Amino acid sequence: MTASEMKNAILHHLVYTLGKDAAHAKTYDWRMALSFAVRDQIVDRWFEATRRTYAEHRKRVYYLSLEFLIGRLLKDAVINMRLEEAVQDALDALKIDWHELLEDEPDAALGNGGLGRLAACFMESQATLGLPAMGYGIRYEHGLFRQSFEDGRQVEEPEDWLSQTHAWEFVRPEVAIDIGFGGHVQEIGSRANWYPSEMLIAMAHDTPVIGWKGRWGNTLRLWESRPMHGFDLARFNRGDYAAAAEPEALARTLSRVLYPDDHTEQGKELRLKQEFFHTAASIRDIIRRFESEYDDLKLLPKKAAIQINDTHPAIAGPELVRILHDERGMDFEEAVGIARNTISYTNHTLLPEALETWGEARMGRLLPRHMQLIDRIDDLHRRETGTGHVNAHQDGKVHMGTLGFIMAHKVNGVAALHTELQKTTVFKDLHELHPDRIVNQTNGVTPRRWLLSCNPRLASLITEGIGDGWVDHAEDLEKIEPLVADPAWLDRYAAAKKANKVDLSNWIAETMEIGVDPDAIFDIQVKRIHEYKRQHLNLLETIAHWQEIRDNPNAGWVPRVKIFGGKAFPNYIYAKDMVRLANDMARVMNSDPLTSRYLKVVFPPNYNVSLAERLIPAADLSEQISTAGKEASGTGNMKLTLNGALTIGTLDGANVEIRELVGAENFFLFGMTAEEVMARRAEAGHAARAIAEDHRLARALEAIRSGIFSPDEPGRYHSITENLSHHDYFMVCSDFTDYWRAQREVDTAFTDPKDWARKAALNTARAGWFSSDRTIRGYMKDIWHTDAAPQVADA
Ligand code: 26R
Repeated sequence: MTASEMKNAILHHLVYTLGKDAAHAKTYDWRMALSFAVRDQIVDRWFEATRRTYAEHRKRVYYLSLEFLIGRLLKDAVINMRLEEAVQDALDALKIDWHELLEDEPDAALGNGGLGRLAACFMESQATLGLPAMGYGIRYEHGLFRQSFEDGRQVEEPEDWLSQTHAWEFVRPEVAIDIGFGGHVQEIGSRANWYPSEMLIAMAHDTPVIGWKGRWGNTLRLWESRPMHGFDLARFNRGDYAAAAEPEALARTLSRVLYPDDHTEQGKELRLKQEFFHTAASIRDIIRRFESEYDDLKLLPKKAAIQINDTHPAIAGPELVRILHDERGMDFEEAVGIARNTISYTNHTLLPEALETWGEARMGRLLPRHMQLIDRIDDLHRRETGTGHVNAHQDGKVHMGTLGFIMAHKVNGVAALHTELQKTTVFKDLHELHPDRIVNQTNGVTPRRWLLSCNPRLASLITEGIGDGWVDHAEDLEKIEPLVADPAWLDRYAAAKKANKVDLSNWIAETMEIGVDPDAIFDIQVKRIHEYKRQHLNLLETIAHWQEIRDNPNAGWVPRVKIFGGKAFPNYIYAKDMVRLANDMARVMNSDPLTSRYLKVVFPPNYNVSLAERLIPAADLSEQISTAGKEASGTGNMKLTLNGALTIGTLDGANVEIRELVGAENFFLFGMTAEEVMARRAEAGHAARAIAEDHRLARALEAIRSGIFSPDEPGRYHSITENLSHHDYFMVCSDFTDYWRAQREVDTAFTDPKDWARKAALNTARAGWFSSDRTIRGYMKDIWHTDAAPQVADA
């Protein structure tokens, strides 16, 4: 497409889709007009991919996830469709600022963190690989809350992305699926009819997901809940206005808001309803599509692979059995076999507080037939394995992890260490019964968004050196290794990083009024705020470092900017205290005339995908400091490595694999191993001992206790200091000394800029394996047993 064709397309949509005259159009109007013009380019390719999938009777992959943390879509689409030049020139001709349009797009924040972002990367990789696949999610009216700070405290406001038209979706009013809850069951022999007492409708909204060079397009189908019977006119006519609107409001509640749960099971009824709503609509849609092509349900596992993203859609097993057995009349055991061979389950966490369970009473009331089927599935599983002690329904609760495991042919972990720990902890008993079921698929991230799009300077430098093959064959990044030996090339690598840091410094100055030195170490910890991720370990080290600088302000310190980003779950008081402590520290330290040249703390609010895209390219140091054994994988760690940040990290999650690939000499390792953590935890008084043995740690804790950071309320962080001194389940104190040591190694390494640049470039060169293309290929081979389709010609 030429620039002038693009310009005409934009103007056409401005006038005929948005009803705006160019003279009065605002940023929003231009952004929408451009989005529609770009979307038009996608549609034919998307149709073609769908047509081929049907024509060739291909197996489809269905990715069921309560979360898709997509972020913005415009730039992604423009890049994958190779339209940058046409768009840039068209907008120049129209005197419109491209960056202003990009910034105007709200993030689609339909997820909490790692699990949701992984689903989004997977959708993009599936499209890039030409794998016929479909994502199923919920079209939340309000995504993850917006975070702001008031006096350093986190304040949550509702997120409102749908207050504007969402340019990328197509509404499908004809795809409307009835979903029921409650009611009663009438058993007829082994089968049953379920008569729900409450009904609503799931309506589909489709967003095309276009792969690299437009070679393939898949669909992300998001369900919106709608009332079965709309507005009650009789009540309205009686003057009962609120009551007239009530059924509608209630039904819409199901897709109203994303639960901000992140590793804390809340056990809320509405959440269970959301999970069933999402899963039932998706499963029925899958069966409907299957039956439009085939008439033998035994073929289901050959033609469909259903991946459930954590246990949130784990009711898929019983629902599929219910359809096959109750509705289609298949024998129960056969139905379970077919369902199992179709479904597979990804586990994303071992933290006990994050393993979903539902009370039998609640489950029995909302899903009476499913409750019966779960007991029969347990019963069959006991007979198959000859054991009685592993049941999904146990101790008055339904354990969704067990249900997911029993109803899947494969269960996967998301990093090598996490997969091994699964076998020895949460799924120990089940693994002994089914030794071939657990497999590993280490997570990945899409290099299109997380390098090509977010870091154009580095991407161009790489492409100039080795061509653009790396974009969809990320392992080719290793071809830059020879260039790393060339000092002139390395200077350019360093210059790209520096320019990104200057950009970020300017943004920090403009938005937060904090001046930072672009020659300082940009030390970044971005992720949800959680004790296991140990932002407080980072904060304690920051305090200790600050104190040493104050002791001796002229010792020639290596300047650092500590950058934090992340949200705390609204009821997680401890995490909110960590946020506030970071902000209190920033206030005190950034205005300290003795130290502020050397140390700054910056915590921009509302960390989301778009902020990640701004921060990650400017990072020198990636903080991956979770207590070993607790972070299933991490994916921010991969994005930072790819963008040439060196990691300071523990042997946890995918850090282990990152270190193996980039080389131990290009990674700052510290801390106990998962095994050592378990042993140390059993020692009484481990925290007190660690404090007694490290005067820096003792002094940093004392500083918090004394109220240096909260002079108006010295006891503000009592719960943090008390917990760390006496309990410290996450081993902050016991890992402090080694973390301190590793941080000083970072300082020393940074004073040799050439060698630092070399290490950084090697991180980029060796990070290709962390492409989600590699991950998806692994799922295709080991779990889905499916091939990619021959792709459409390049855009
Ligand atoms: C409903 C509730 C129980 C709940 C628990 C946990 C809701 C949401 C979560 C989020 C968890 C499962 C999550 O995001 N896990 C993260 O998944 C990433 C992708 O695999 C990993 O990289 C990351 O380590 C892990 O914490």
